[in-house]
Amino acid sequence: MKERTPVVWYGSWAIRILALLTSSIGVASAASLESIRARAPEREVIYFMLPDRFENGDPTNDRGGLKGDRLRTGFDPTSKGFYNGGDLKGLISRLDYIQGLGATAIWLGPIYKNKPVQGAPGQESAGYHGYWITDFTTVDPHFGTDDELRQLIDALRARGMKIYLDIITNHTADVIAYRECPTSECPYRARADYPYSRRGGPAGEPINEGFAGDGPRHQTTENFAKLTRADFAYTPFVPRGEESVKVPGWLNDPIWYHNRGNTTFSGESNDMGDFVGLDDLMTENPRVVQGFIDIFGNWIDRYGIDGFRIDTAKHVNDEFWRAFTPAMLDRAKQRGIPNFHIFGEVFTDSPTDVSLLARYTRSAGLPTVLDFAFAAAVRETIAGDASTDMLARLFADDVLYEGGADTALRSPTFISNHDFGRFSHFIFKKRPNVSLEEALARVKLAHAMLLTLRGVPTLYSGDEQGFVGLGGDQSARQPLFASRVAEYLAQPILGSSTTHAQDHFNTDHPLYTLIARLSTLRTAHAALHSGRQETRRYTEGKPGIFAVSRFDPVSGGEYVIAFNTSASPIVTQVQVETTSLTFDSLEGRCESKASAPGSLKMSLPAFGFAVCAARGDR
Ligand SMILES: [Ca+2]
Ligand SMILES: [Ca+2]
Ligand SMILES: [Ca+2]
Repeated sequence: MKERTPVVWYGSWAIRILALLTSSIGVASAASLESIRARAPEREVIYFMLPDRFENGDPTNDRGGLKGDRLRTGFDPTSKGFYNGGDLKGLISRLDYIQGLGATAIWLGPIYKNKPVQGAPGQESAGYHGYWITDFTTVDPHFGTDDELRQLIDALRARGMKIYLDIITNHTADVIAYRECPTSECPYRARADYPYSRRGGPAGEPINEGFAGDGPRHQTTENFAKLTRADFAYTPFVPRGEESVKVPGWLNDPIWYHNRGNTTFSGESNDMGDFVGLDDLMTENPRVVQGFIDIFGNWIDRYGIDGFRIDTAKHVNDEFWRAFTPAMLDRAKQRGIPNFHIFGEVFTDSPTDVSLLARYTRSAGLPTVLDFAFAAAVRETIAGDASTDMLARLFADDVLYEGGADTALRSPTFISNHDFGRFSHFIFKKRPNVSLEEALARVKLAHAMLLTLRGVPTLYSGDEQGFVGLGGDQSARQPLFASRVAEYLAQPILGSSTTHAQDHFNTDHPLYTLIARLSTLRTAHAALHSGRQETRRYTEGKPGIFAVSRFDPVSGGEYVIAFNTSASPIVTQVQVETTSLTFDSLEGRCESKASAPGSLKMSLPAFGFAVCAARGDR
């Protein structure tokens, strides 16, 4: 196990001297906390994990303090859809491993108390992923205690690392049911067909007199005071025994929910439908907005965390975000956190649909969103055969974001995630006959793009150990500790002859060492985390070269970064600044001199990449 010297966060001599002069450890760590918080979001490398699937440090909490079989406790280490045993104590014990990867921040999957098990009989699964919250104010006992979260944060601070919490305001667990469909799915009932003013359709009994609807112009306390009946579309009720399961207590009343049945993921149901039964909150109501400002503001106050990843941001109305986001940034500022980071989940699998992502930075005012278009473009160009002009188009569209390229610089990029699957899985899906060696080369190239191009690299736990998986969701959530899930045990692992029967905290794995090297390079060079990026060369019609220059934000020094997405070597010229005449190789092979002012020869092996820094200007 390697221990890396935390040069970056102790980089200021002033802080180091202050630490030496101060006999009290408390004051010294306060100084370094300030230096952690002074870092802009684009300087981080994020490591994302679901706590249930990382490390099991305490077998006594595996059942979350509950008794009975897996349908009561949610625990079944042989099933990919149940709690497998990971927890905060395990995470604390593996921080060397995460920091050794060069990560400077963790995005912790949701840690709030969940409904342990839900789903129709025979289709049950557990809240191991954390997205089925009942109590928004406390840590789920399967993961540990509030005190252990505090210990985790203290341990991260001691290493100079940040923590981002995963939050949800779109829905709670599935508790509310509808009388009309007790055993079946409840289809979406639109506002036109089931207006708020009548019970069960236009011909029904008049209700909610004077309520003007949920539109942006009507989102006032006075108007929503007239919404007193929740049975306009369905007849919602809370099943016996669950009347007070939600915390804070106001969440138990169906009046705060949309109650219109399941979303079809289009039209108005995108915002107002239940996600497969998950109780969809009426986020248009100012009471609900204030409720969530209080809930998540309290997590900032209590723990002084560094940011939020917002789940299902795409399914909440713009006005909610326009109130919630500034309130969270203000709360953080008051708590002494000037660089609080907020990134929303707006799902798309299209590499060219930057307009959708950008819309949420404009109409909803989200500071940044997860860069799903980047993930799709890297998938199409490296797992698939798309030409690299797709990447040029992606970055050209950065101007669409509110704040333009600066917003793109702070937006988390990724190539794998827990919902749609791991990058390596897409290689095998698109290339069923690919060799393991070529698959590994392609995964390395994708990580090289992730760690050197604009945006905040977000690593998905297990990628660094060569995990593959059979698809998205449960099939992409293999634990790093030894698994007993048959599907996982049958899977190949890239770059290793091991199986999921053993744990995977191998700091010598070829992907771990590559990521560690590139993360360290990125953190050490301002151009690679904070520098403007300019596309220099791409290939049309087939795989080939993609090259950019990035520039040191202070000196203007140029860094040329080039990738070869093709299976053949490439020798080509790349345009550079006319003042960039001599180069150092930081990664891969670089010519030491420009061929002529304004042109650098690049030689890249199949699936190769290089980072070349112009000398003198740096
Ligand atoms: Ca455990
Ligand atoms: Ca919603
Ligand atoms: Ca429900």
